[in-house]
Amino acid sequence: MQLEKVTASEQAIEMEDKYGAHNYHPLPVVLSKGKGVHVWDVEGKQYYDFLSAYSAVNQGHCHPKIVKAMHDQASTLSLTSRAFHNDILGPYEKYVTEYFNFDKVLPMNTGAEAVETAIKIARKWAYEKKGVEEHQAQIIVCENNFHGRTTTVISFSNDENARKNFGPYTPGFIKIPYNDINALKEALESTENIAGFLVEPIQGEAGVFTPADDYMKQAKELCSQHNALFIADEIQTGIARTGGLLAVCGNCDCQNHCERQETYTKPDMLILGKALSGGNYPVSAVLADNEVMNVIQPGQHGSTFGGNPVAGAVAIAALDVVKDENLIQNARKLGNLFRSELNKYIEQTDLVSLVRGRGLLNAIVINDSEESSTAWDICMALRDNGLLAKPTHGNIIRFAPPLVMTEEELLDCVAIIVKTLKQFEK
Ligand code: IF1
Repeated sequence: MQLEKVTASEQAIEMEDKYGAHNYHPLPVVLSKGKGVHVWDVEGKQYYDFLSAYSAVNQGHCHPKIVKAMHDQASTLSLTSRAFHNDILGPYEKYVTEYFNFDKVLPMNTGAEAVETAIKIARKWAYEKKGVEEHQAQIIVCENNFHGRTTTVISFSNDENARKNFGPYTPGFIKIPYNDINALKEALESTENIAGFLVEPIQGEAGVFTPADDYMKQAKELCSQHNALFIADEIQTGIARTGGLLAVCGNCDCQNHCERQETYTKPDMLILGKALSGGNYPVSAVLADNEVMNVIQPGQHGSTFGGNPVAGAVAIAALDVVKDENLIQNARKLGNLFRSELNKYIEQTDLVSLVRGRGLLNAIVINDSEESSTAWDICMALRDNGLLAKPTHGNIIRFAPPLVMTEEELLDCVAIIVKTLKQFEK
């Protein structure tokens, strides 16, 4: 069979529409190449990528060091399954646990799988270590969370579109308002059966909603007091995106040994995905110390692809790049610059009410209703002006460029964004 080659955007969009399930509503742009902070469409037009595949491409598109590691390993040994050992998994596990300061890692592939993994570990820990009665374990989650799309994970979503008609839902979750420490306290006090608290340090899908500075620290303390696991989903916020190695590092510059810093809140379980591979390969992980991770024994969890040699080699290279290229410091510096530059514009306009975020995970809120199409229309105009971003709600646009951006490029992008926003002033 001859493969039909895509030569025009229209053609690619029509093929997806006809042959693909309609589970997405993408911005109409068809990309065929990426390098660093740029992507190109099939017509050859160049764009700044201001989404970074939802923070997966923190290290920039097609980073040569990561691509080389992937290519070399793929042509040496790609998959053994976990029925046999391979010579990359051990070194990768040593590397990643030292990098993030945990005793052990459980490797998986996608973010949702890693969240499922953390839920299973938390429940097992609750029964075997905390003494919760069988089938009674509860996990506290937050309103407006996003943790993925599996049946269990959507069971505790409150996005109607994401969950309606996918029931029956998995029980065992208690939902509380985000950034409300008293609500957490009440939930922890309401029953002895709490296995843990699963939380995003910054809520991405909710519009880059950033909680109070001490929310994570207080949440962890409350969890410790009630013998419940503090579980951080850093799939989107982790790996330099928010100007720290992790968002739970708080206001801390170091790349490693975070436990030395007062601002660091160490999770009992840390969930990583996306940028763990620099967006080159599906690699996710759950990290924990022995007393938690050792509840998992042979036959109780796993995946054909989890911990495969390519994933290990890619993740090591991707994490090396974060250090070698000082992406934490760059994300922090450019994030501050981005918000201060946008604030200069916001001061003199009614169109945008605010910019918020940390590091290079930011969003602007447009002065319009959540149901409006303004954010979408602005993203279309940004596209035409050479910058790709995506609305999170009708009136919120997320801005998350690759962290390998230079200051000059960032200022160029701010100019594009401001110019575009001005087109929408009444
Ligand atoms: C889609 C949002 C981002 C995540 C957190 C787990 C996962 C994600 C904190 C699951 C995934 C993605 C998936 C993407 C849209 C996107 C997203 F807008 F929906 F919320 F990034 F902001 N935890 N987030 O952000 O990871 O299984 O996808 O690897 O298309 O659904 P995954």
